[in-house]
Amino acid sequence: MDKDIKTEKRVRSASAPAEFILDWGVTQNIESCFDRAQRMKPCPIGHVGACCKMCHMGPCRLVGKNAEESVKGICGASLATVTARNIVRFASAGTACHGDHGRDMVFTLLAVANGETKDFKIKDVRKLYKIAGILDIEFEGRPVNDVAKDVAVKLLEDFGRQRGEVNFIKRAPKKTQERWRKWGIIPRGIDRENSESLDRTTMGMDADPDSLLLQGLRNALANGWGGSMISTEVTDILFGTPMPVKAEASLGIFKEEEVNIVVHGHEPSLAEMIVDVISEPDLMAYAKSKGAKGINLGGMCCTANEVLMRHGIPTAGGFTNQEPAIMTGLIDAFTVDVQCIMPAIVEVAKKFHTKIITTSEKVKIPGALHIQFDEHRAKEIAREVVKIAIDNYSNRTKKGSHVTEKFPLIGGFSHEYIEYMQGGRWRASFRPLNDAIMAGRIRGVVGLAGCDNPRFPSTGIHKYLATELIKNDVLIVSTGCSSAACGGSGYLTPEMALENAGPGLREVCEAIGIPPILHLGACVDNTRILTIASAMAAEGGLSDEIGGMPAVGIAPEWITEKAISIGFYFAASGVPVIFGGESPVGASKEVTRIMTEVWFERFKGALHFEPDPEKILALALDYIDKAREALKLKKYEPGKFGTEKVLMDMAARREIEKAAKPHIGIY
Ligand code: NFS
Repeated sequence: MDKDIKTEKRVRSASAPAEFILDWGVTQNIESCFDRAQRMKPCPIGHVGACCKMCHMGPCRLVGKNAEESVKGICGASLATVTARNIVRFASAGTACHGDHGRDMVFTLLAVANGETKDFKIKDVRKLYKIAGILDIEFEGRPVNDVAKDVAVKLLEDFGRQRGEVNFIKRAPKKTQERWRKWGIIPRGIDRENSESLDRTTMGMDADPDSLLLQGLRNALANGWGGSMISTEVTDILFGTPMPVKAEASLGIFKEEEVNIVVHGHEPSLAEMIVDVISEPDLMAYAKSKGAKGINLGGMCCTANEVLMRHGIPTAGGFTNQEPAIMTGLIDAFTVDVQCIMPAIVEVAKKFHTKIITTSEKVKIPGALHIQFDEHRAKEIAREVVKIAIDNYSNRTKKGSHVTEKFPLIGGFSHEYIEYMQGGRWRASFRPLNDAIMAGRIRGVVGLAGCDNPRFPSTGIHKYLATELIKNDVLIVSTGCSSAACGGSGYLTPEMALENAGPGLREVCEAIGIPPILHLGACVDNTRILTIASAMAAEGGLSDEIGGMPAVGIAPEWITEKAISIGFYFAASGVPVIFGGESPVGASKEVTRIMTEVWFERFKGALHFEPDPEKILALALDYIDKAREALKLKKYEPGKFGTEKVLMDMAARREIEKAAKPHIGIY
């Protein structure tokens, strides 16, 4: 460990429990990503997109005076070409991650439909029928498994299709689709777009930055309206569509007297099985026989979001909490599946008794125990993992740094529930939300998303933006590690609205009984924002396409290629997006211009990079206000609302429900 790390006091995390533990880690010489971030400064050339390493004549560094005009790579590639190629590869890799995740979920659905796995079943038949309907698959009067098989097979076609269009493209508003058709960016197949992006960005291929970036958008749409959307819908079918649920967030969720297991990663299949088996009497008795009072499950990153949304399993936090979680010394098994797994956790775990268990053939880490997940014997594997954790409980010897502070939260806001909460079973719609925006009660909507980053006081920018936006009557929908950041700060509660929201937003939240920040799920569940925006466009009164809505996406602490893919698909879908930190395309004014001005002209979306949190806020509010103006909506003035339909409160909704006999589910 560097000397300066031990002596220098600096804020690593904006989360008090994480900071407390990290401070303790420093005294014990336990290194974390925060220390490595301090030591490893980003390469100033690659950081802004000016390094081309697509062939072995280079890497070429396109730097110097007037680099944009006068410096070329050995092949003659301009700075704009190189920068565009680099960012397109980011978007493509991100699409590959979410695509593979979606594919695995579909394979599980197919295994269930074929009767090959007894441990999974279709929990939400209604959602299956909804998706079957969208895919033009007949479902009435047919056995559920037959419908599920047809749905799985049709969704699998989205990955390997060579010509045509990804299935869910048709869910977008007509006008949004027309823009995509005009600019030739409708994705054909998920794998095809990934393959073409790799092809087009190699040395000697596409050199036109605009053309490259259009392919980047097409590739990213294959994520938003393809891989990620498939993942969200199939996960709902298999494990249930989320509804509001109480949970807790913080590194303080671990229990000293119980066996603690963490599920970390993104694909929830194994985690769901662990949720199922931890309450089995045999395993409980086994834990007690080893001196533990029970078995405690906690989540991390997006696997946490998946099991929190459906079961209220507490979250230990987002990306930067994985090392401090182990430093508590309380974790007996730390199980990981795919994505956002720092290999560093193995090193931290060596200082404690914690067992790191990798479970996907796609993610193996030297020094970790590997137990291959197999959906055909899912529960058996889940039991094996839990047993390892129980056996390891008595090995807890070295004390870590404990915290006990935790925050309650409400999560579980799916598209279906948001629709339901605005009118109950009989009048479910997006009308009240549209009306509240039209009247200026709600100024606009922000999707607050993405990672937490060790290069800033981690989670701090999420917290700043969350409080400022709701103060400005902006309703927030959050996903991914942003939800963990908000949850771990106590922001995902209805009380947050009472105490901190502007007067209009507060009134809406009070009437419906919701927090001002709605936890929509994992990062793949950003697609819930796409379908919600499409439903709002169809509802009328605002924009008739996704573009032009008073809505903005923000990923203030983004890290991953997945985040870039998400930023690209939101921009293409018509949402202006603002990312924090230095721009990865900052080297090229031309690429920056295309991604902001040109994309806005064509799609009403954009992707900005802005390191200053105050400027992120100002830019977001400016986009929202300009969209309101263009839609000729009432000018937003705090505390002054126009007239609109009265929002239904809980009592009114119950009255309606009492009067009629329900014959359908709740959404
Ligand atoms: Ni999203 Fe989820 Fe978190 Fe970032 Fe990683 S966990 S998919 S990529 S770090 S938000």
